[in-house]
Amino acid sequence: MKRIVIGLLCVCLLLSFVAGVSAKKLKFAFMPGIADPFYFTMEKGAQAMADKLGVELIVGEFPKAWGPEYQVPILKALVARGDIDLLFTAPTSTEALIPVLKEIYDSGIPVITVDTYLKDGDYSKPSNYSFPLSYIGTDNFLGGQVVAGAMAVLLGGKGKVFLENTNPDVSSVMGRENGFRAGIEIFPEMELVGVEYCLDLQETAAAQVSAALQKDPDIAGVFGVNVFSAQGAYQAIASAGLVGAVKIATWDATQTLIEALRKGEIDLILAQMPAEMGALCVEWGYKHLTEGAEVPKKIIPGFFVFTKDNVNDADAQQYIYK
Ligand code: T6T
Repeated sequence: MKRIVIGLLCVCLLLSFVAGVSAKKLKFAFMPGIADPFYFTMEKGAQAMADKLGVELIVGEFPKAWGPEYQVPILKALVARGDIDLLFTAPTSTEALIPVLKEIYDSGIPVITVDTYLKDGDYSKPSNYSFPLSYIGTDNFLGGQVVAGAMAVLLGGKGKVFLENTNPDVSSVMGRENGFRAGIEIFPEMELVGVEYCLDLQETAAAQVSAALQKDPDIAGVFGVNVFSAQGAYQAIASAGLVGAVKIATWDATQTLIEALRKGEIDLILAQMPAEMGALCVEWGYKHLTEGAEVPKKIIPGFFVFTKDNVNDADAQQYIYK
């Protein structure tokens, strides 16, 4: 009898806790990596889902530049409010963000990493970095392989290519580089002749691509792995008068790159699904907090490849960043 009473009491306590959680308006914090169209679009998707579910979305200031030195102070200020129920963020380094995010998690705030992950992103194994509920983001390695294959087609299976990257300690862009390397290796007559890191500065990317083209005039194709490296690569190739002669494959469907593709000045754009990523963070965070749902450790939205043949299709317009 005593056991039954204790059991009933526990059930009542649990029910009142769940009722309490669902009664109050949940507050989710979003901390992006940098001010760019990719994260602006992610915010829009997250906001739409938050509106649908009645969650309050609190967005951290968009950092003006990429890196833990910019992101960490904003992140700390965001959670210092003391009323955040869940945080989703794109760590700007696989290593440097571990301590601060662990501290936030230890203070009782569940964390999802979106777009980028900590270490190798395998949160299913016990480790000092497997505390996030999930990684929600693109399969960047696969995307890099797809771009390599497309570049090979553009170049008829042979030629020298160059890759413009951003930061070597960021999971997303390194996934793209590694996938591209693996994809290029399949073609014996193609060679990756150089890789540079612009630290997410478009002007630096443009200068690095210009220097590479001057050093090796045989470069026939360039892959820019994100907004800033892609737009910098396009800028360099256009100002060298090499549009058309050097094939350009890019990542991230900004208006600038889409316009360039429409004009036939670049050849390919891989668009991620940032709005879907933001929406998924809010949706899974909500299910986790209100229903105790177990969040899959990895959630991988797809991507869309724009070419000159589909860039004006009605169905494709939804993939352009907002
Ligand atoms: O490509 C995106 C994002 O996926 C990456 O992690 C960092 O760069 C972007 O924000 C584009 O600038």
